[in-house]
Amino acid sequence: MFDNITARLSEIFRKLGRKAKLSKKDVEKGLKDIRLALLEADVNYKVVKEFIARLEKSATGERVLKSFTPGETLLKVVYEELRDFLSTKKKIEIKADGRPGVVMLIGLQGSGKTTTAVKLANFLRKKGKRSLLVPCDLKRPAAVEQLKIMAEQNNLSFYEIKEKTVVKIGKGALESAKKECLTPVILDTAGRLHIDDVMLEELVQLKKLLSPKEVLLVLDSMTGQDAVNIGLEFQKKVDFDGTVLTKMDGDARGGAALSLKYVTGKPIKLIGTGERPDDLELFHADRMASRILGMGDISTLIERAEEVIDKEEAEEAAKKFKEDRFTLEDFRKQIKMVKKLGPLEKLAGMIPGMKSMGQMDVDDDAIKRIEAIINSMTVDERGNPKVINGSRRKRIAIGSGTTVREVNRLLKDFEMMKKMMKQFSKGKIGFPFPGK
Ligand SMILES: Nc1nc2c(ncn2[C@@H]2O[C@H](COP(=O)(O)OP(=O)(O)O)[C@@H](O)[C@H]2O)c(=O)[nH]1
Ligand SMILES: [Mg+2]
Repeated sequence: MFDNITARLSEIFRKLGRKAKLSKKDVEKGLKDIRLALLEADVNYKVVKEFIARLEKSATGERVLKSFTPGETLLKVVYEELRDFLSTKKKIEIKADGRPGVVMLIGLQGSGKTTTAVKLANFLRKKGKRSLLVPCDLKRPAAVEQLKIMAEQNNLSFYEIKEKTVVKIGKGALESAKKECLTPVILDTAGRLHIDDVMLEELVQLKKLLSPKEVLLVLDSMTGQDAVNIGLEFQKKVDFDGTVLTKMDGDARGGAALSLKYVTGKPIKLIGTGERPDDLELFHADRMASRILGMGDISTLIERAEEVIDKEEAEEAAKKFKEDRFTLEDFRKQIKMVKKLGPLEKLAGMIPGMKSMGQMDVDDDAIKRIEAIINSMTVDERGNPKVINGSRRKRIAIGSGTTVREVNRLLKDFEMMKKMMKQFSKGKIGFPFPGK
């Protein structure tokens, strides 16, 4: 997410950060660089103009120029402007209550409506809501089947359609949801490759009849400025409450995310960050601004961790570190937990400073090899790695399809990590992230 623009901006701030004092000229040069970085990220030029104009006002004032740490202060100013630029100031929420509440997803074909419908139902389930997924795409029979299969895979309620028109399906689904006390009803509507009047008319009718609490326009972030134009086109005919930006995990340059709220005036409410049914996040302008600037997103990381990590086990592990009882078996358990968080590459952007450090040398493949090595050890060896001598190392390497060098490295790293964690748990070293 935002790889290029984040790298560019980090570089700009790194250069400015080296100076003890910033002149007005330095700041102006910095703003010029930021402007270029935004344009290259495919942000609409009008949006860039407006954003830079706002920055000029706040960045060339005394707060930055007279600061003792001007680079940091400037970064803070840019962060605040970016955050305000991305947000509508209202709290972002998905209205899912009612008898039943109705959430309607609209958008072009391939934008990610069906996937988002399932993700949203999953997302709401974590908040105690039981959704009903309703296929409203009669043009493509495969579309109904796709939603049905995904609903089944995720154990979600699905509305079996008997009706022949979309409007009747809507009515029927509402009745059914009422009976079964499900809310919200999530409507996965039909999309076309291009916006056309027939599609828009169908959406308008459906909206009129079901008065959804939430109409969300789903847009593919990979289409950059096009996503923004599509947003404007839809807005002319069907009023929506917010947007969902999908495929943010791809190599989108970020333009859509940065322009969308400004151009449509509607909040981005959700972002899709992968193909898995859990890859959906509520949009937080502050966190997004932080990610774009390479400052990381610790809040999201912690929330994710809390969802998948067993608190008791984590506490137990911390205790073991302290008492020097942490074994390779414990390590293996931890790896399993961390893997549930998602691909490491995705987590990297949430860790402050990680993006600007360039390539991380821990990737998912490396993790798999580490697991294989530990799996090839006996229980004794995991509990007490000191017994792993040369011949055992050879056996483990063969068993795990790795090399003795890799086994050596893992054992060495493990000892190092144990030492480091012991220091942390004794409070000798501060929080491992810069700026905290
Ligand atoms: N990587 C990634 N792929 C996504 C995301 N959302 C949707 N997709 C993919 O985009 C394609 C189209 O999605 P679909 O939900 O069928 O679009 P629809 O035609 O609007 O219903 C599918 O291959 C999805 O797996 C996302 O957030 N990240
Ligand atoms: Mg679909």
